[in-house]
Amino acid sequence: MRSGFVAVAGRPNVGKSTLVNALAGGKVAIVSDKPQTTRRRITGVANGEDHQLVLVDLPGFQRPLDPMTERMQRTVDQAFEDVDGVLFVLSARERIGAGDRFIAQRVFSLGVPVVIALNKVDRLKPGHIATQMDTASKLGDFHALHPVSAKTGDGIDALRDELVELLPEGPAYFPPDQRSDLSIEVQVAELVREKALALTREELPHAISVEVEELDEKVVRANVYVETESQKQIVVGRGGAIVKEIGTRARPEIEHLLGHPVFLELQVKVKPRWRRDEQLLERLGI
Ligand SMILES: Nc1nc2c(ncn2[C@@H]2O[C@H](COP(=O)(O)OP(=O)(O)OP(=O)(O)O)[C@@H](O)[C@H]2O)c(=O)[nH]1
Ligand SMILES: [Mg+2]
Repeated sequence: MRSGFVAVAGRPNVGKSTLVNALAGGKVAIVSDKPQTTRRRITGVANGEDHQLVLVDLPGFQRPLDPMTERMQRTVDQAFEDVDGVLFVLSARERIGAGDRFIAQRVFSLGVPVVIALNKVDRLKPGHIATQMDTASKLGDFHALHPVSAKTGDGIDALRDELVELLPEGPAYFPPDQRSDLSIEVQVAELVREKALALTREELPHAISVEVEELDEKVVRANVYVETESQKQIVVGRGGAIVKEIGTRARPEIEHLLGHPVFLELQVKVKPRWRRDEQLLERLGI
């Protein structure tokens, strides 16, 4: 049996979480088209007959701006201790540049194999993919480079096999039916946040966090926190239309997760400067 941990590093929005979900074969981490979607370390487990690959999904590398992003970057830094390899994710749809080189400096000096995934190659011309692969290959002394699409699944099996090859002999760290290390409450809160992210724009997504207050056989009650009254008005929407839509989209996924129907009650609350509230950040697992 091979088993071990692979940290997933890269700039915000390159598709790290989508890739972790694809490799784990199910939804572990929420995804959005806004940067800074992932705020905490999330493990996604890919089980095979003779292996257990534990992927450590992380926030994107960033320059810290406030206590929240400081904590996020600290999470990234700490995650590199004690891993068997790093999956360094790049987006083929964007210019590979200074941000990627900054991360490269860090990951190539860890002393563990680095596998590069050039993600989002779907619908790109072969010539463009080749150019991006060439640029990617100059980032450092990589173990392997895989062009993939986390969205279509292209190249994912080969990438998973490559990562499993990096793992030492060892025991299973998680029971075979466990795909993530997040509590049910946090998974539910994340699903609500995912739908809120999808329905908001610009700075608002960063100002939203979600906490589950009550979860039982019949009812899920969650608070959606924003920082200002005007943000609250946007998230609530005219006549409650937006928060209702968040609930409508989140409920089926929550029911799928819990395995039974629930009544989902969302309350939008103003919590001024919550991104600076260390206690709340701790409670939110950030
Ligand atoms: N076309 C295409 N889009 C992708 C692919 N993988 C991810 N995306 C999209 O890229 C966006 C970002 O995906 P995420 O998985 O949230 O990215 P991330 O790197 O985890 O982002 P952060 O958590 O914010 O650092 C989403 O809109 C995804 O749907 C892919 O292979 N192809
Ligand atoms: Mg993410």
